[in-house]
Amino acid sequence: MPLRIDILTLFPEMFPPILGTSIPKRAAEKGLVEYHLTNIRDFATDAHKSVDDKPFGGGPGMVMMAPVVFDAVEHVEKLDARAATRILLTPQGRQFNQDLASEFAKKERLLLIAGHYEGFDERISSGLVPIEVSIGDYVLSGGELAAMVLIDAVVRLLPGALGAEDGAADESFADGLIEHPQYTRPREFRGMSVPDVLLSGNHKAIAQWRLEQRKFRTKERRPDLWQARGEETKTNKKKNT
Ligand code: 9D3
Repeated sequence: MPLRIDILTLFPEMFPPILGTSIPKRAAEKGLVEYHLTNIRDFATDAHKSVDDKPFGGGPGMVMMAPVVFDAVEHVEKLDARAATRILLTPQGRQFNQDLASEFAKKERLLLIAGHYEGFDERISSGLVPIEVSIGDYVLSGGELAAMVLIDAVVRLLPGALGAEDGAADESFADGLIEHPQYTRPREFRGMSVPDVLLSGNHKAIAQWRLEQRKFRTKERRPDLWQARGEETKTNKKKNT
């Protein structure tokens, strides 16, 4: 049974260009995932098709109305018997990461709600009890791109979504080290050459060099990841003592 992903959004037209490309497209073609888009505006009840309104108590911006979102969620959930894991894309959510992607990849059904206003009426959170997810500390114009980031990260984890080579590459990131430098032809380019070890044919020496490079780069570029592995740089040791 394919993973069913329902997407509730005011801008459904943003999704097909991304979901119809590359791995998200191939995963759907292989029957690993199904995408179902629903326009939240279809559930507006007034003549103007309103989906948002001014905040009670005043303040800037508009707030997504609870009744429209509840109706959309309840309608979409009835389209399939399986219970959906509800995910609300919001800057106030838990920060998305690879562990959360793995968690979502184990589900049989996901329901993503993407807004395009200053916020959601609080009763959408308190009443639908979604998992609230952010993709990082920067301001987007809406939840749609965040939803697509999440989908891309989840779908590539579905068994069979990747070629064998890509899959192995992802596993090497799971150890908390960033990638080693990579080179391809030509051997010499504008005075910059490929490290000799990579041309040596000595596979053990190459593996050693790559691991060394990964550790060095992780210390320098991602001290947060390095610390999370329970290791410490010498400079940090000096600073801390
Ligand atoms: C003035 C307060 N703003 C919150 C930081 C208001 C606001 C700005 C932009 C509220 C919503 C948005 C639209 N962003 C999202 O819906 C969103 C988002 C994001 O902006 N960054 C990272 N992850 C996400 S998930 C959804």
